[in-house]
Amino acid sequence: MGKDKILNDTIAAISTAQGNGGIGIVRISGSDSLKIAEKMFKPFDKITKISSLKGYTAKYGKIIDKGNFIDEAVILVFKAPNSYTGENVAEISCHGGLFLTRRVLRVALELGARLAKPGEFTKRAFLNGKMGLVQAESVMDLIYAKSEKANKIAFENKEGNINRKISILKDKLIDVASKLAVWSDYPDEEVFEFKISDLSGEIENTLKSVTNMIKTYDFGQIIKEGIKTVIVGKPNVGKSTLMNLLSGSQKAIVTDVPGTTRDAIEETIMLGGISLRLIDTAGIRDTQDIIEKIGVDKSKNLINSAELIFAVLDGSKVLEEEDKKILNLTQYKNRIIIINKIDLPQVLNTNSFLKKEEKILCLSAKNESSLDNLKEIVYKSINKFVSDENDVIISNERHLDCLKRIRNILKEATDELKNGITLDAITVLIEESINILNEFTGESASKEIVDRIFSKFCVGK
Ligand SMILES: Nc1nc2c(ncn2[C@@H]2O[C@H](COP(=O)(O)OP(=O)(O)OP(=O)(O)O)[C@@H](O)[C@H]2O)c(=O)[nH]1
Ligand SMILES: [Mg+2]
Repeated sequence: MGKDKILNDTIAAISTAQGNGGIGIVRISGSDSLKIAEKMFKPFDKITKISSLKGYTAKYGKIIDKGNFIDEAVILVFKAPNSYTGENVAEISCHGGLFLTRRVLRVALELGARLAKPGEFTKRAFLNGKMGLVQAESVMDLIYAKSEKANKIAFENKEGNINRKISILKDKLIDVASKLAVWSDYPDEEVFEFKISDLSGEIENTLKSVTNMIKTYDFGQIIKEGIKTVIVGKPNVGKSTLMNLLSGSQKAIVTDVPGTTRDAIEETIMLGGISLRLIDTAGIRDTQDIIEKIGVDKSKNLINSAELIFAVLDGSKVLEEEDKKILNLTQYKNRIIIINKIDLPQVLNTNSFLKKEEKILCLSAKNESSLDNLKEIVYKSINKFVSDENDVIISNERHLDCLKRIRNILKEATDELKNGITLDAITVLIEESINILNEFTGESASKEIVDRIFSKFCVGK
């Protein structure tokens, strides 16, 4: 898709969150943006013409709607190409009321701007060559980042982390393609310093890099969405008490009646820079109560999809069938065994039922002083999610899809090389994977792909 395409119409949108806030920003971008701003914004110094201001200049003044003064505001002017979109941009910072920002936007629209579509400012930044497609997507991840780690990955990708990696892959494949081209142009001459085995070695190395990137996706998703952590156990062991302790709230109802929690309750907490989606569940037991039964089934399903499990046992009770069932259900999962209620006389014996290397923590969920130990053991078991060993982390489905397609093609190429297929056929496969890399970075992404990416953005970005 041509990056040098200049879009001429002028767009406007509220770029701050919709709601009441101290400041609201209406952004206008395009060739008429400064003319429109000049009509609606009058600097208090009465001499400045907005359209003749230099870039990066701010002016204090008032906003006018059909002759009526509606707010005091500050305007910030950016001149093409030195703006986010690469076009002339005016950002009007007014007071942040919902009604007011909408009214300021309406004035801009009445003066000739068009309401921006979702992601249209960033799309223009991409089309005007201000940023690559992957960077634009990372802007979105940055906005939606829920934790320090997610923020870090999004920022590094925005700074070009993925692009650098992709361009290394592309260079390698171009190198392979050019050797193949020489080979097919001068089939009889001794101009090659490489053998077929070198060629397949190079393709295999690239395939390995692609596969490694694909492997980071699950990790990337976990970081993006938070670690799904499910608290399970039979009724009354103290799951909800534990949930409340960790989240520092009283969201889950706690009573001494077994079967108190009927439905899963979710709360997000932060631990060591990443987010944990904590889910308290209905205590698992055989029950005739229809509502409770639905909750119990839900708990079992949640175990399957959990990335981390707290299996809670009651230290003041002997191990019962229900406990054993839960330990069985969770045995192959990443789990921490929590023996709760250690403030009471202890009768539980799990020796014969747990593996030696099992992570076990004895605590009293009623007692706040348990929190530090709990956090420490949780942090240790999520440590693998936090590790920095991968230089690039994929967390976007489109990127995953491109990489998988390339992996399949390169696999085919290595297999076919072994089977003695013609080098022309290999050339086609290598070129195909280079094309997908170009689609990945946006150098040759179709209009449909670009439109689809930006339609997922929020309005105003
Ligand atoms: N002594 C003592 N009691 C506790 C402790 N933790 C929880 N309890 C009590 O155990 C009872 C059950 O606690 P909940 O947190 O509701 O247990 P639950 O596992 O969520 O139970 P269900 O929702 O019924 O499955 C309540 O009376 C709690 O106050 C603890 O560490 N020590
Ligand atoms: Mg409960």
